[in-house]
Amino acid sequence: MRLPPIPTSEELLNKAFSRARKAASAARTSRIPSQKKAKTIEIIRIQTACNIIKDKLKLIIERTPDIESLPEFYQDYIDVTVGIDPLKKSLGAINWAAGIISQLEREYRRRITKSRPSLASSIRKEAYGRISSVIKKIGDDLDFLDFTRNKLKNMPTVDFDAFTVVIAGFPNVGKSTILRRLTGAKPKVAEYPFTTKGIQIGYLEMKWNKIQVIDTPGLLDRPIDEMNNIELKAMVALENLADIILFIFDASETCGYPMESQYNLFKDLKRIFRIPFICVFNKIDLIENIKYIKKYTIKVEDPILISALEDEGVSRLIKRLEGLHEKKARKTFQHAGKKKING
Ligand SMILES: Nc1nc2c(ncn2[C@@H]2O[C@H](COP(=O)(O)OP(=O)(O)OP(=O)(O)O)[C@@H](O)[C@H]2O)c(=O)[nH]1
Ligand SMILES: [Mg+2]
Repeated sequence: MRLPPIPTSEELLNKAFSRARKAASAARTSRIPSQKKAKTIEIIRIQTACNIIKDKLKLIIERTPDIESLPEFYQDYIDVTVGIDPLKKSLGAINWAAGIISQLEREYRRRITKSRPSLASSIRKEAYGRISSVIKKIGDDLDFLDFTRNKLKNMPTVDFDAFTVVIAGFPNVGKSTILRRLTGAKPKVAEYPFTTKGIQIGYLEMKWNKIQVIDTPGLLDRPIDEMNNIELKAMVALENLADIILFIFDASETCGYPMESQYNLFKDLKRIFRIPFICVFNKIDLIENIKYIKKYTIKVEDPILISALEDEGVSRLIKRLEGLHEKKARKTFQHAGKKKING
């Protein structure tokens, strides 16, 4: 999501007043009758300053997408990233300020028009004082919108029509390495947990089609209300985007988390998300005794053992994904056909 550049309150006021000064000096050299000039100049200053401010505030409001009309995934993403309520509150404050600035402009123009020329300058100064105080009041809101702009700059662009696989698991189990193996995406991979802090997308290209593969931040085995905002981003992707969940176990436990905790997380997710899962046991290159993980592989349906690092078993995983995609495509096709036949 792209928000327009957001100035600080100080930047906005400086720009408005300096433009106003320039406009006034242009008027000073023009051929306005001198008794009228003082008043006209002060009115120009107020109008110019107010217009600059109003235009900028309106631009911010117009260019910010209407949050409620965004797909649910983006709404949830924005909510866990910056919070929808504070965002709405800040946009509301910007709107309020734009309205007040319009009112002030009208009020002070009228007052100067009716005043004696010698008072015009002091009335304009009073107007400037009130304009400044309104803009300073929304200083925190402008700062918050700037923070939002930075946070949402890299909001992922999701293909909502594509068949989508979301990769999930504990931190450091090899999720991003698997995304790299499956797709052309190049997410950061590192030997410490919580390397991935956002949602990363790649595409597994097939002959006629593609599968969207989404890598998520690691999840810990804990209730949703104890999750941090990074973990919640993973939950948002699982909730809104996944046709299938690719659950990754680190069979070597070198990620730093025991198999038992990883299995508990798997059970939790299975309970929450009622869609197909594929269980992948990764890092088998590091396992000396495969019996050790048997306790877990027998508990899940059709486990796939791989080493993402050494590209072992990955082609089997790809075949499984393609198979599931085909199955879903056939179902959708049949469903559409039936609909057509039934009118
Ligand atoms: N030996 C071995 N190491 C692997 C394998 N897959 C990944 N790794 C290593 O495990 C570490 C973590 O890999 P990542 O792909 O960053 O793991 P992640 O699950 O995305 O981690 P977070 O983003 O922090 O949740 C890296 O040092 C990888 O090189 C594997 O199959 N075998
Ligand atoms: Mg990662």
